[in-house]
Amino acid sequence: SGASRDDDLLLPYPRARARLSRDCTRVRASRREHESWPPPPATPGAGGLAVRTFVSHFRDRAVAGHLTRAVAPLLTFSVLEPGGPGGCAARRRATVEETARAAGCRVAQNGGFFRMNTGECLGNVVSDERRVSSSGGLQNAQFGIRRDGTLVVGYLSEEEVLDTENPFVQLLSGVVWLIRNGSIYINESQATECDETQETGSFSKFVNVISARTAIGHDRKGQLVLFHADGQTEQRGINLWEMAEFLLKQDVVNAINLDGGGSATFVLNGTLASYPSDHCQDNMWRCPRQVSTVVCVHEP
Ligand code: NDG
Repeated sequence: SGASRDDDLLLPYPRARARLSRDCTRVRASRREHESWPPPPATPGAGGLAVRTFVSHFRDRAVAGHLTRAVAPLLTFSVLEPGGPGGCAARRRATVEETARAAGCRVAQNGGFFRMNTGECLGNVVSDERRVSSSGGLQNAQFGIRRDGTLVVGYLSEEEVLDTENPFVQLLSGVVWLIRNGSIYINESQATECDETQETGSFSKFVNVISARTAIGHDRKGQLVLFHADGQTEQRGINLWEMAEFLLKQDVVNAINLDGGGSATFVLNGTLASYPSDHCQDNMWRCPRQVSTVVCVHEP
């Protein structure tokens, strides 16, 4: 087995860890830190899906976005490959609208990170029980749902991702575990996650720059929470601290940061409902980016 970050603890200098490179080593076995939230008892007839629109002030900036809550995520939430099944293997990229329309999503957002030059899906992706992308054990924040409806947020080894007793039916990876068990977990994430998964710049720029952002998590009732804020890197939008604080006020207990910037897209019933930051070929207009995975809320 390869070097794990636990080796760091053997160094004689107590502060040495801070100077080491990020954890982009591969962890196949062993237990990683994560939180598990058991499914709430079924409540028949409970309202299924709620989408809220906001224009909120973050310091002096007005930022628009959406907060979506869904009950029974096991039945209503899916991670979709770009352009449908096989999209990750084919290194396909597609707009969220294309992917969401084909799957009949009521609400859809862009999902995980990808390599901008190759289209490669990054991180672990399980889509309707199919493992379609592997992080190879790299450590980044994950969000998943197991077969029994348990929500899992945090870090997972390859072994844990492949668990067969209560396997993942949906799983995707972000960069930065925003909220862990009701507290902001950004500093801890910055100290331990692989930052090569994002291409915005240094890890601290990625965390602190204002930009369009998206996130996924769950609240105290075990409802799925999707967040989206419009923006443009360095000009409009919010940083990861502001997103985490917003989510905390919404009773979110665990959440991870998903792909943002030009990738941030919100689609309602198959129609674009956000203001993307990428320019179209004609510079006058803004166009949604072709992205990799999509998070989708659909009918049960
Ligand atoms: C977005 C991301 C960038 C990432 C790229 C492809 C932000 C602010 O999409 O980090 O590498 O996934 O999340 N930007 O541009």
